[in-house]
Amino acid sequence: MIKLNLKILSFLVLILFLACNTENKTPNVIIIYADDLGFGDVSAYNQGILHTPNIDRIANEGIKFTNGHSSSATCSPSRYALLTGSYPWRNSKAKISTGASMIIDTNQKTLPKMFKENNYSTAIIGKWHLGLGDGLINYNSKISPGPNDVGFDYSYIMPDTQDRVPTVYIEDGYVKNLDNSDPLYVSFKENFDNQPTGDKNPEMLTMKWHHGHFNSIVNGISRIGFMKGGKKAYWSDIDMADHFLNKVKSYIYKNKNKPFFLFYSMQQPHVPRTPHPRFEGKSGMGPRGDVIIEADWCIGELYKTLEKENILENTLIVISSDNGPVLNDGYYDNAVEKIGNHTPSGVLRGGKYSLYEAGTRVPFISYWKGVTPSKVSNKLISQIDLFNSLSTIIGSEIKTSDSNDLSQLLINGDGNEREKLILEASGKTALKYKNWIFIPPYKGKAVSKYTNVELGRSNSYQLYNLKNDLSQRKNLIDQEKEKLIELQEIYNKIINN
Ligand code: NG6
Ligand code: CA
Repeated sequence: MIKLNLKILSFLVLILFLACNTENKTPNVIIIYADDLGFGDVSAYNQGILHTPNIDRIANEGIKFTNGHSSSATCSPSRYALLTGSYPWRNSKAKISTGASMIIDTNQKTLPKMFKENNYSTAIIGKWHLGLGDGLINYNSKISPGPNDVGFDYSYIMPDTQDRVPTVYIEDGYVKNLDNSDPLYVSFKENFDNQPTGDKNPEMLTMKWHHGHFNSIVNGISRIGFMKGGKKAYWSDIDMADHFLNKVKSYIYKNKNKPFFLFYSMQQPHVPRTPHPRFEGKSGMGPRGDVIIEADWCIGELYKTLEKENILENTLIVISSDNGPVLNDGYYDNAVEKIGNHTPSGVLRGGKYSLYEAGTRVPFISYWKGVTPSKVSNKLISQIDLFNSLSTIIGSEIKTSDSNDLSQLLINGDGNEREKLILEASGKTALKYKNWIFIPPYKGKAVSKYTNVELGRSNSYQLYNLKNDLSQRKNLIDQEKEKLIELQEIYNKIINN
């Protein structure tokens, strides 16, 4: 009874708070989104041995979710889910994008549109990876549709990933620093007049490719896809973190007097891992550890900027990652050799590309100075839920049907949690229901021969009880026949809906 009353009381406090809040001040919202950062890579989670003091401070002062999920075990689908509040497996285009046309339809509801309709300025700075244009792209004129057509007032992006061409930044639809006398051409099918490539010109490489990534060479690194021209526009890999951070700082500076939504979409620790020289060797784990330390530093700088501009108390910060960790993702960069005792997935099974927990259970932190309590929450929350939760927090009515309103959880660290969640990895899906995981049978290799990640596929059904088997070692299909049927029914109902 007392427990129930406390719950009602905390709910009323939130409602009261939100009511006052929407009248007086609506918080800025910054989503800091890392690329391939594992559950065990953030030291606040006490799972690995890397040291991330700046993320830790935010995690420890705010709410640290230990059961927070991205929608998918790869990038584009997770980003799609985050920005649209809908499951990516409902959209056949929401797959890893390589020079593809835009995945989000310009008519769709999106998170930035929701903010915009509530008088926010909106921006994305960093990795996009949701496709651009609607067919063959001409990089020498305005590229559209793009982020600015789905709700972002300002966009400064890397189009796909750091390992894909074109290796240029795009600002509000235009390739930055493009020289008209040296047009940029891109193809994912064939090379342009014998331009050097990773497979034909290994002598030009400073980082060797392991699998994939053997096409055009830029800055001594061969990438996925072919490119010709546009040389003045090429990014410097080692300066990318500073470059995005500077854009973030000036965006904050320019917009500090009005509410803004900023999606700071970091490139680390995705391959190719290219720390600025001042971070080289800092982790003792090679470039993968070093770029995580670099990303942590950037987050510290962002925090300082908000403090300096006097808006930390008026800014809700969410930190998470698009999918779980991977060591060898296509380049020889010592990630495997130098990992030592560090455990990027923590005690969780799998990693990037996996249907097991480490594929999608990622660092997930919310912090609003003076508002969020210092708390650890083991309640289930998905990045898909940010849509409806943030919508409630800023007093908007705009919601989506796949997203759950977990605004209380995001702000108080308590309140309703998500009950059912479909997890996705490379087009395969599984169900998380309370403490249970149900994975239907899938054909294919159990372990990726390239990345060495356990993908979660098996010829038989899989059923795990995370309550006493967080590492998913005991398949309970023989012991828990009724549970298996119950979960299969729930799974089918959601998937076929
Ligand atoms: C894969 C790439 C991998 C990575 C991934 C996307 C190969 C063999 N592998 O196709 O290196 O780029 O795509 O990663 O090319 S993600 O985090 O953006 O989803
Ligand atoms: Ca990723």
